[in-house]
Amino acid sequence: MKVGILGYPQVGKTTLFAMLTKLEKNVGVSSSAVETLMGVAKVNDPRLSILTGMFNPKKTIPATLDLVDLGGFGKKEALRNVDVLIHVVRAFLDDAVPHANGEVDPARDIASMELELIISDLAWIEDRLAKIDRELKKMPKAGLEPEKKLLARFRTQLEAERPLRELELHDDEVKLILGYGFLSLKPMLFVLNVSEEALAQPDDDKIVAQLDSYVDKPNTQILSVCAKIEAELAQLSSEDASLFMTDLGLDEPGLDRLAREAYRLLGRISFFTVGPDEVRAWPIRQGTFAKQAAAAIHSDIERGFIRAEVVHYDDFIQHESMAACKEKGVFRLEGKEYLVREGDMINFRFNV
Ligand SMILES: Nc1nc2c(ncn2[C@@H]2O[C@H](COP(=O)(O)OP(=O)(O)OP(=O)(O)O)[C@@H](O)[C@H]2O)c(=O)[nH]1
Ligand SMILES: [Mg+2]
Repeated sequence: MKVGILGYPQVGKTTLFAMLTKLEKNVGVSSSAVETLMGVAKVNDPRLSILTGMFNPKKTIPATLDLVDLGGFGKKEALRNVDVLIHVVRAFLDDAVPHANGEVDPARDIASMELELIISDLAWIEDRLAKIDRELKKMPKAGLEPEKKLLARFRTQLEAERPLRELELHDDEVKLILGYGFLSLKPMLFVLNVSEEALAQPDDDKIVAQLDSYVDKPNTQILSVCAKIEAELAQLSSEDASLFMTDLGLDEPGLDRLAREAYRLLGRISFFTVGPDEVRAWPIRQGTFAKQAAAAIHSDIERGFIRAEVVHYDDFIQHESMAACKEKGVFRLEGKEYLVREGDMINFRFNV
């Protein structure tokens, strides 16, 4: 799962990137307007910590996100192959940090970045449609008609200055444009980098009110974080960090929320595997059957799938042991067409 971070210069992209990737090795995290940075962020899941406490495994492996930090003047082409975009928007006031667009104005920055994405997609579509027309002139090709129709619909949307992510698409339409990498089609997480004072009441924040037209749009989410506070939190012990968060009225680090929202926008869920060696979260697409879910672990397990032993995390926590879960009938044997649920704990039986 690849996440692309974009935004205007000096808005806090690299500050966020560096904190999201803190526990993994990443290439130099100096603030850089030209360089593209790559790194890995862990998706914190409190359930994983609880399972770790219960199973005491040799290692615990969370789900991860691959991050790409495109500098402030980076070429957007680098974002064509990411799955979701994070647009970091400057909302903090600090005279020491100049803003490329003048006054701090999140609504303006979002609108103009949206327009950049829309124009880039529109230019691409004009080219592609012209090419399709040339080919159709040479020789009628029935196969090109559905794509032409879809791209014309995209063009109408873009000309109305609306991003493609707001359109409802059928699976067969998605297939037509797979690999084209339209920027405004990607799920979007707007991350407002706010001042410390604004953080404790993100909901009645004046800034968020200005962004009304982006709320409740398909494939779109808005989140406030304060990169400065996150940076301080990241340096504290976990006890000090939780005291500090209580003071600020936060119930979890903003970075955890951010990673989780990205995960959710991508339609990903987690199932868990547990044991004395390893407790691990596995990301899969929502709507995955047990047999395909097994492939997340190893293709052999998918190939030799016999059945899945499944207990949901909530049931396991309630009954506290596998034996008790069996007794209560919440530990189940499922076949290959079982739809895996978010939070299932699964042990695959397989034979190769
Ligand atoms: N006051 C304040 N300063 C911040 C905050 N977040 C980032 N900064 C400062 O803003 C400056 C730019 O931060 P970066 O993370 O380098 O921004 P960037 O978007 O990566 O910048 P470019 O890569 O040059 O486009 C740095 O001096 C940061 O310390 C914040 O929440 N509050
Ligand atoms: Mg940077």
